[in-house]
Amino acid sequence: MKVLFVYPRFRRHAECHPELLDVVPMNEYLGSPSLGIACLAAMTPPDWEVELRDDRVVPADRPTDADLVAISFFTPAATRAFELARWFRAAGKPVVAGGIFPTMMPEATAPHVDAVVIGEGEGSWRRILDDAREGRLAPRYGCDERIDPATLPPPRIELYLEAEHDRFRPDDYPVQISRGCPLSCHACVLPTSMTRALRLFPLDHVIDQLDRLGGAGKLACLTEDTSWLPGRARNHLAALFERLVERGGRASISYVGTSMPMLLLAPPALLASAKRAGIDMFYLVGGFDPITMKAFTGRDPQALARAEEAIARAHDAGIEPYTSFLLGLDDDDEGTVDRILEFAVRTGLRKAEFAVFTPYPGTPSWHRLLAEGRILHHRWHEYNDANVVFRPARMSPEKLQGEYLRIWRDFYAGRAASLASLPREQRTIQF
Ligand code: B12
Ligand code: SF4
Repeated sequence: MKVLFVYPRFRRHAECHPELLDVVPMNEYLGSPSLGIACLAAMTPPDWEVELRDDRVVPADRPTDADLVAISFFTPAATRAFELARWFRAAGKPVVAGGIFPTMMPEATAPHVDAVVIGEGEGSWRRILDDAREGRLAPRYGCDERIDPATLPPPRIELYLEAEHDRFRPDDYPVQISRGCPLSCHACVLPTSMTRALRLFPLDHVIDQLDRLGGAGKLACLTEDTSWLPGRARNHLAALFERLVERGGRASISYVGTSMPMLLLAPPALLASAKRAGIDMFYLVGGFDPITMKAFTGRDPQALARAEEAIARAHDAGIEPYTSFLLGLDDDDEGTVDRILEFAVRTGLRKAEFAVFTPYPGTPSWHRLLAEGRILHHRWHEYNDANVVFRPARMSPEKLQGEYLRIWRDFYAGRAASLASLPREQRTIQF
């Protein structure tokens, strides 16, 4: 038996707005696929052959001898995923769909596929393969048990490494430290897609993946801001940093994800330990938390001061803050972009990315904007943080779109020289 995993293409910022390539110093185009496929491949019994098609590199709609096609996608890839599902079904292949979009929008996914999988796939994958073997896929699968990360095999990241290619050679691949989140930030899918139960991967599991990536000449990105939640998660992160320090402080890590509130809550000793462990960059997610939601509205000087303090903390620790700004939140107005640009100069930011706020299906914001009649359309390929898909509160959709283009240009105009002193992988703007 054979399963064909398909990762559908989606449009990155630069594809939607190629004119930005003239000003943004971007040296990497395609990032890693999400870890979902590698996680399921690791759970696939040996009597199933596994193949991966990354549709971003070579179009996936080609004949296959697979017995089952498994498509993994998040919202920006949903339009293409449905196209591919129709193509494979027309070729007589059963199609199962999983990932963030099918989890959040099973009703919208179901008409295009044979089976929709909700939530963490490890809980139902073996059952799906057994049912596919017997030709009796159920229309829907869910994960009844809570997945314990300690029981999971390491993701089969080799599948991605083997697929590398001149057009697909990411500097880094994600490594998960935890799953689930007990909070419920307005724009985030994770508490639903991965449940609200925060669960930690054993340190040996994390270190094994760092070593495997390091051995292949790759960096790891530790993407989860949840790792910084005070208590169990943060103690775990501290223990990971200490293990890395003991091993010589040369962790092959491109960046560690966090947010301004988490950075402010972190004890200085933890930041110092991150630096000693070999961490040189934070990826600071913005627009989900109370500080960055208010700091650039011109009406909350306290939030602005906290934001400045957060950047100073990263700089004091000697860790570059790669900051992500979300534009178009309800309190943002036509002055927001100028305030962010001034903030960037004042705080000495060298590297930032800008995203249009996007109400992803199933998030608290999606439900609110839907109820307020402010969702403009369901063209999922435009739900990629580079297009305005909702009606902003304090400006027109056209104005917001223009401000998004302007901030990318104005931020990077004149910054190329200062970025040039960073190592190649740190100069990368993934957009
Ligand atoms: C690495 C990453 C990327 C990578 C890879 C893309 C991808 N497909 O995820 C890159 C860098 C390309 C990327 C880009 C973007 N990303 Co991103 N990214 C992530 C990140 C940090 C990790 C993904 C991951 O590996 N997760 C771990 C795996 C194990 O989880 P999983 O994919 O959900 O898989 C599990 C289940 O879903 C299920 N499953 C998955 N597939 C399948 C298939 C089958 C058949 C089955 C049975 C089950 C199944 O089982 C898996 C194991 O349990 C997540 C946050 C997160 N922690 O998930 C955000 C996240 C996926 N990204 C997000 C967004 C918004 C983006 C951008 C639009 C952001 C931006 N600022 O531009 C861009 C995309 C387009 C663009 N404009 O450039 C959102 C998605 C929101 C949504 N509703 O879709 C997330 C959730 C972040 C967030 N909190 O909002 N991202
Ligand atoms: S943004 Fe981070 S802290 Fe907020 S709900 Fe999502 S994962 Fe949790």
